[in-house]
Amino acid sequence: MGDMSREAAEAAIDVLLQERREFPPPAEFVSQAVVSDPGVYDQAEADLDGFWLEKTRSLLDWFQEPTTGLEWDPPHCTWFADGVLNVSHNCLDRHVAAGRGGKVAYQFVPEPVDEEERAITYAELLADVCRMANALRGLGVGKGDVVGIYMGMVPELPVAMLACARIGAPHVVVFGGFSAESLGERLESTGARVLITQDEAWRKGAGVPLKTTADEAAKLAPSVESMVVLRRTGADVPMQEGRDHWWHDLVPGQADTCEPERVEAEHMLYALHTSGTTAKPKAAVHTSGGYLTYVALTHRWIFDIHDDDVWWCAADIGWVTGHSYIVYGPLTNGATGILYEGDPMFPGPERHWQIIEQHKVTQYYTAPTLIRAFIKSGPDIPERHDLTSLRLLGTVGEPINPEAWVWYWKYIGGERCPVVDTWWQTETGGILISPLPAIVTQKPGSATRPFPGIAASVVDDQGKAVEPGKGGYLVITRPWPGMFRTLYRDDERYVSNYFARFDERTYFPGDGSRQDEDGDFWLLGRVDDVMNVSGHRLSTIELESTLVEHPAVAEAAATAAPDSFTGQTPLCFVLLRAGYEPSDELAAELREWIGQKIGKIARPKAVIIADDLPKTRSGKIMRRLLKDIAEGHELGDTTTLRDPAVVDDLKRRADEVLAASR
Ligand code: 6R9
Repeated sequence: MGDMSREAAEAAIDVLLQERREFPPPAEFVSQAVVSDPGVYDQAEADLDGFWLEKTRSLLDWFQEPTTGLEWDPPHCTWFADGVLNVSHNCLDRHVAAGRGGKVAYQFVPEPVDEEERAITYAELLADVCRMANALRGLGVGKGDVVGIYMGMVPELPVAMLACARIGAPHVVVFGGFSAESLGERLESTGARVLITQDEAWRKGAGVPLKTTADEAAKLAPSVESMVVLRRTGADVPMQEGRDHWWHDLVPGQADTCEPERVEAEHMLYALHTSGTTAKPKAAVHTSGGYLTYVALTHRWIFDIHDDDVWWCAADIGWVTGHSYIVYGPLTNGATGILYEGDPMFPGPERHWQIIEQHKVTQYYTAPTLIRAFIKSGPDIPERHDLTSLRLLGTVGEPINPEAWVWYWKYIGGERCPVVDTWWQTETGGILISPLPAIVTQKPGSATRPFPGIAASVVDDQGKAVEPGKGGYLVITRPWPGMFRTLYRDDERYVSNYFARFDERTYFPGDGSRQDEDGDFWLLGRVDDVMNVSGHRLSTIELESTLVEHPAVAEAAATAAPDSFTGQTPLCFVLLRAGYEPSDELAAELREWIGQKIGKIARPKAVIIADDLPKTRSGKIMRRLLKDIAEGHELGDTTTLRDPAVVDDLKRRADEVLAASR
């Protein structure tokens, strides 16, 4: 067991995540906040149905108001089941009817720097949505018919989604970076009848060929009868007579009013596939009434949305973050949002700061992967811009390393803005664990508390709550309005994947977590990312956060390699910050750094200084591929990777170091 006792090693590991830095809500922020009464937690707890019924009535405009809240037949549930509404009416018509039609819904920032921006008001968006809804009806799409959408970040993407919502046709948006095979599989398995796409999307100054990919995909999905094609870059693309229609031929001549379909609260608004860290895609089904209520309230409360704010969620609409916090939450709240088309690093790493400065963005929400990329290019880039309009920052997508959190708070937030670390999933529809920024003290690396009405805990293998400080499985023990209701056409898998690990009342998200003495949650990543070194459970995020604390390291990924002596041993990959050169000495130093900071037990077999890490297209590290690399297996499916070439290089380098020590 080496020269460190088991207790000492465990204590060292436990200490790691007990980050002591704390950031209470700034007084000035609290005095202006949308919600600053800590009583909201008790209110929701005391009367869950009453809380949500009151919220849905005040946030939404129902054609028929619901009288029931939760109806629970575990594991299935409904919310507001007797209510009738239309989602696009809630996102658009009622704001226009209230005299707010002139307010900007989206400020569209195209990727090409020489192209003019477009400000799209609520009234304009409503007219565009009505025209598209009429066009879809003209193609024979009715209530319940699935429409596929495969587009870039252009205003016509939310127009297409809202047009579907207007006529009660569930949409299935597939991220524009996916391959023909991935798209085809998603269209085929959902039976999409129409596919809305564009000639090409802009990405890093080049055209991404969406239409030709869509043509390939359609061969795998015989259900697709028609395509609507937006002209964006002007590239010459093949159009199939009878099947394909140009947006500019089909849509502009339509009437600019369209009676919204009145749907029941539980009507399916959309299905969305989970982001692809697991092999077989699963399509989470979201509803109209419960989902919309949940995203509207979480958006307003967690991001502190005021009427004159300029909100920017920098995710892609192809992911759930974009569905909930670029489209449905912000529009329900009548907010103004930035819609940026392109790559965050195009034409250079200052693009986001320019946009924030120019449009006086007040809240900015992005992912740790991008924050780490900003760290890599250095603080002098944001420092050249006036970011003082910002009032609040948010992160989502992965555990954020405390070092990255503090960098974000300091260099982007000017040591002035609360930072909300928001934990949630495609399946959860909206944020479940996050500080309310005027109420909860923020701790770098912790998502802190469950949102009002959310019941979360950390349990062991048997489902028993673990003590504070101990790692375990995160579980959610009762439904919330925004949760997915099933997996599309696969309810059996819904039950077996999420409600069989413990019991049918307990939702198992698949993440590890621990709670500290204050009850705050520290997310540890997917449970299959935990390794076992000589009987010690080490989570990859602990190793990664320790590496990122080293001044040379911008980003780190840890995995476990089999070891005949200790069972498993960590293997780490790092990207360096600007100004550092790779060397064997530095790699050795990083290995020792972990040994010192966590304990010798955690010292990795090797630290490999890499040029890039294997990531999904939403920026999450693809851990099953790292595992394949460390275990010397053939690489599994790499089609959902952003850059498949990255893993081959890492595999070659890992094989070298592992062979040397085998
Ligand atoms: C919204 C989104 C879900 C998985 C989730 C977890 C990880 C997301 C996180 C986080 C730690 C956070 N995750 N937010 N881990 N802290 N704040 O990302 O949805 O693409 O479905 O991914 O992402 O592992 O289970 P999705």
